[in-house]
Amino acid sequence: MRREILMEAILISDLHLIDRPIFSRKDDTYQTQFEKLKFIFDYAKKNDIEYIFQAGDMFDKPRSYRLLEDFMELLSKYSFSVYCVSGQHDMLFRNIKNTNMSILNKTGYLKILNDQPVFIDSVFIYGQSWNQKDIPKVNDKTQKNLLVAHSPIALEKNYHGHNLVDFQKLKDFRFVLCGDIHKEFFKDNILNTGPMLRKDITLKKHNPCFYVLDWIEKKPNVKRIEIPFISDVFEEKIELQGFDKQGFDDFIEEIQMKNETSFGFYDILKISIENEPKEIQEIIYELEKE
Ligand SMILES: [Mn+2]
Repeated sequence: MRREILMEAILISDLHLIDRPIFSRKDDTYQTQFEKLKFIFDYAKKNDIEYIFQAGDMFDKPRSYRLLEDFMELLSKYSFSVYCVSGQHDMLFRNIKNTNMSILNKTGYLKILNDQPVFIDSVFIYGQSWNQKDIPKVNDKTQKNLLVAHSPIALEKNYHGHNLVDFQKLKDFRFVLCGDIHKEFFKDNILNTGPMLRKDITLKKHNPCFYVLDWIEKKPNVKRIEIPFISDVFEEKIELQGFDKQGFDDFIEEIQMKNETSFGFYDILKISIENEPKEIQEIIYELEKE
């Protein structure tokens, strides 16, 4: 008997498409990321997969003309639909207005999911972008509900002050694709593929991948597909210096998450580092601007 697939989609978490060289990597990273995208998109084409769901931080920085144009050109060669949410890296001041992602949305290259579900092939698909505080409320728990979220969903705390999302709160969803925490995991139908691009040495052991979701009758099934990658892409010298870039990024994200008040991001950053020596403060400001 032919099994009936209700919905088939490619699932991927943070892409972090980047428009600047990464000095700790030996490759032409700009080129490499497009090779990875082509691998994913060709897989979709070859297997007649109509949907790609992406869990935010599609871009490493909210604006970049070169990258935006090249990405649009690549997308225009394929016929699948891209559904996504926005991560903090896609936004300017907690908003997607005037960003790459907003332009892609307005030109129809992708659709941004929100708390009002999109109905595709008998599945209700909800989205939670990073600036959306609450987990979307499910209309009908008996339906096949899928959530795409850019939110700190993880098995364990990744840094001090990590505001872990309780898995119980996600129980109305039959499947959750999440991004934000740069770590692959798959537990209780909650999936994070980890980032497509390894931006720094802390991700040395991460093997970039995506998952394919087959929603057959009642059960969502997934299979993991590894994206070809260069195993020794990082410069050894930089590895020895041991700058904790992930720690720094987590620190910045932690401050951004606290930014729920009328204070601006820079006010909170200023208060947070005011006891550090002047030189350190300057380095932090420079790194954040980057
Ligand atoms: Mn990210």
